[in-house]
Amino acid sequence: MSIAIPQPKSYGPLGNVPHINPDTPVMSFMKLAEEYGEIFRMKLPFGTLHVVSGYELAKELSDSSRFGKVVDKTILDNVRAFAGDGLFTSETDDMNWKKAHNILLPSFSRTAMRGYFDMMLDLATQLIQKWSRLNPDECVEVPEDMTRLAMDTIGLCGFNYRFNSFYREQPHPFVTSMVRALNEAMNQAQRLGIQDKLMIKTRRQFMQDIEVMFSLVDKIIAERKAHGHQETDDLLAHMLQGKDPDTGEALDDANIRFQIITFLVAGHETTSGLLSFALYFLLNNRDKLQKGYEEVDRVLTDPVPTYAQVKNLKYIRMILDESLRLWPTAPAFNLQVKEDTLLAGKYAMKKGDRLLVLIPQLHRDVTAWGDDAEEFRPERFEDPSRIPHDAYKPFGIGQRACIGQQFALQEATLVLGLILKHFELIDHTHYQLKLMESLTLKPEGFTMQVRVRNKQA
Ligand code: MNH
Repeated sequence: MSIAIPQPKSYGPLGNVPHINPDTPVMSFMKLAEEYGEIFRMKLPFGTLHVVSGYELAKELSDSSRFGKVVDKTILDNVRAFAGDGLFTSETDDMNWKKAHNILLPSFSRTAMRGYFDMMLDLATQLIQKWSRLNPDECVEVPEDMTRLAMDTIGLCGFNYRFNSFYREQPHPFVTSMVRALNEAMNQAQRLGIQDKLMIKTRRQFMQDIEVMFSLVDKIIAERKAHGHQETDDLLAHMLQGKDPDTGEALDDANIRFQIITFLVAGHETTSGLLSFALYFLLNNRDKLQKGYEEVDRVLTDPVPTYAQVKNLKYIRMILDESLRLWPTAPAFNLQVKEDTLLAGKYAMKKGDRLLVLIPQLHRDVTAWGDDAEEFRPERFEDPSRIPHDAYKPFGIGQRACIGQQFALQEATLVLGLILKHFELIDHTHYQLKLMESLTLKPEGFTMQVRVRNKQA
């Protein structure tokens, strides 16, 4: 026996479009989920979407015989204009997905992270130095500086390229083009086909931005090929040298270009948003901030932190886990039903049906997290056996889960640890959270002040 999946009121040919605020779709979906529950249907221009946010349902979604990633036809399809068949925007049955996955997986293993540590530290140090030199009346633009940090980190670790964002008032031209192209990819999704064709200037700008990205990346690849790569051991080296163990094939240049852009896109906004939310939560939970200070003072005892010390920042790591629970910065992913099936034994789904997993709502399900689900409490992550793993999916699921998870968490732990080691944080505006939604989530307009801490050590 199956039960009907609820659907909000439909508005004729517009279907459920009027329920979605185009500036804050995630918030719109979360509000609807409050009202309609663990699963509901939305009739949208490209078809029907089932929005899932319940623990009981999420438990089944990792079953890859029944569900698999699909590149969504709204935004990601447009991102393909510059991310092509890179890992993030290729279908699982696309040959290049498996090939690149096989070649790149070792570069993202836990052991590979040790190799990126010194480069991550280089950029983290630039951030600490910048903040140390502020005058007392000046403030930090948190998401902006975190974006500088994350972008430069993936540039250096990935391709031995320095965007030098901390030395620029305006973003690097590549970053400007990337951000504008990402916005355009989102806006296109909200325009009708004919409207879209009429926007000639926007179209031209989009093509120009893609050219800017391609030309920098192509230059990096060409230079590396010309000068050899014996001494550099980064993602690019692995892409140029690696062979897929299944097929013996290497990645072609066009695909490497798309992978580089993919890593820059996928790797920077998400990580910078995570660090920004973590600082926001700490400002609003002084007792947790205090515990963070105690840990960094106990663990980071050398002038320069070591890899092993950062591994030992357990509470800092829990702060990040809990930040990703309440505001997972990549807030949704799309799945497709592979065969007719009954979800959780009660909802009939047909082959080809589309699901959107609404992560922030799943992460607030009280059946998994308890009645204090809305509270910021890193201690939830203390005992791994008590984490409801099926209700915690900030990095997606299955073989299409985030390949950069360890990378992001090592970087974020290092940076947050160093920030607490060096600074007292001051909420000079009594900042009220305002969510900024693009492909990812960020706290909009979040600034704070910092004071160098007086430490005994
Ligand atoms: Mn990441 C896929 C979240 C950091 C590179 N990432 C995903 C997915 C989520 C995600 C969710 C699955 C998307 C989907 O199913 O459509 N990623 C994050 C978060 C952070 C993050 C929350 C930081 C915090 N990601 C990073 C970093 C990199 C990276 C850093 C690169 C260095 N992510 C990827 C790539 C994919 C991905 C590449 C696509 C993997 C695949 O499908 O093979």
